[in-house]
Amino acid sequence: MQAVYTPAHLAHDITVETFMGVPIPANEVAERAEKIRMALEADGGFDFLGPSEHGEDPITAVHDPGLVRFLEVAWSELRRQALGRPFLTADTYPNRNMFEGMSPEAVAALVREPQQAAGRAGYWGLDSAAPLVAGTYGAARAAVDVALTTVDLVLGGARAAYGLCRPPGHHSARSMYGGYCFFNNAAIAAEAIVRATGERVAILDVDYHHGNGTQQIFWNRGDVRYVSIHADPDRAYPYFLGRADEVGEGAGRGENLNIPLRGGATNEDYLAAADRALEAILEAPGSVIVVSLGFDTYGLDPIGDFALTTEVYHEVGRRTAATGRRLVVLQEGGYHRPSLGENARAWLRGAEGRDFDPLPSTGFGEHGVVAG
Ligand code: SP5
Ligand code: ZN
Repeated sequence: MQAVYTPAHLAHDITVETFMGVPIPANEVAERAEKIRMALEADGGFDFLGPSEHGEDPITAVHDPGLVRFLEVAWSELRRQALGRPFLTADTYPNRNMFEGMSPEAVAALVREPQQAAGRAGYWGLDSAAPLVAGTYGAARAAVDVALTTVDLVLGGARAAYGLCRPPGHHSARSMYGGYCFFNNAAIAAEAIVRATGERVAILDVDYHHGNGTQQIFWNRGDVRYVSIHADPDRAYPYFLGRADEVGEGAGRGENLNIPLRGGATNEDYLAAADRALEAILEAPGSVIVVSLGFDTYGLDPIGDFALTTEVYHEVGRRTAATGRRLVVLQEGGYHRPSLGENARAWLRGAEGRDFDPLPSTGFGEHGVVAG
C-alpha cells in the first residue's frame, strides 16, 4: 500500500498541553507519527511518498478563510504581545450564554473577532488543550497536502492508500480549531472527492472521540454521509456533540450516524458497532470511503477508556475493505506511543486483505506484548 508522509509535521513540536487549567505533558506529539512511519517501514509492504502541494482552495472549500488567516498569523500575533508563552491558548471563549436574549442577527452584527491573540484564540478555538506553536500552521497545511495526495492516489486507481496526517483534523469545524486539530484533513479530502467525482462520499470515523468538526461541516449536506463510533460524550471530549440522536438536518437529514459506546467497550462491542457503521455506509451509493483512523480506542491509551486490542484493528480494516469501496485512510488520534505502529500496521494490512503477525522487534517494551 502507498503511504503519504512528510517530516513537515515535526515543526508542530509541542511538549505541553493544558488539561482543566493545569499543564500536562502533551499527548499529540511528533513521536506519534514517527512511530507509525517506522513500523510501516519495518513491515516492508508500504511504499512511502511525500505530499504534493494543493494550495489553499481545497481548505477554504470547507473552512472559513478567517480561520485560515488566524492560524497563519496567530503565532506572530502572540509574539507581538511579548508574553513569552511557549504556546498559544485562549484567555476567554465566547460561551453561547454570553449572548442569551440577543437575536442571531444581533450576534452576527455585534460580536467580532478581537485583536489580541488570547481573544482571537477564543473566537476561533474550541478548547484549551490544542496548543499552537511557531510551526503549527506549516505542519497543519502539510497535513492537508498529505490527505489530498492520498485522495489523488485513490482517485488515480489505488484500492486503498494511507495518509499519515499530523496534526489530526476531525475536531476542526468550518470556523473552529481544537482537540489537537487545526484543519479538518478528512473533511477536506471528502469534499475534494465529491468535487472531483460528483459521487457521494462516506466518512467512517473510528477515532475514540466524536469527530464534531466533520459532523458540523457536513451536517446539512446530502452528499457526504458521516458515520462515527466513539466514546459517549456524556463522559468524554468533545462533551457537547456525538449523541445518537444527532442525525443531520435538511438535505443532510439521515446522513449523520453517531454510535456512542460505553466505557470499557470490548473488541466484541466494537465489531458489532463497526458492522452497523459499515451497513449504514453501504445503504448509500458511492465508491470511496474516507476513514478517520484513530487508535485512542486501544486498551492502554492514556486518554481513552475502551479495551480494544491490536487484532481488532486488523479485523476492522479487513471488514472496511470488504465493503468493496476504495479507501482513503487518514490518521487522526491515538496516544499510546509504544503500540501505535503495530496498530496502524494491523489496520492497514487488514485493509489490504493481508494477515497480521506482530513484529517481535516492535513489541511494547515495558508494557510487555499485549496478547489479544
Ligand atoms: C484527535 C484527538 O484524538 N483529539 C483528542 C482531543 C482530546 N482533548 C482532551 C484531552 C483530555 C486529556 N485528558 C486526560 C485525562 C486522562 N484521564
Ligand atoms: Zn481522538
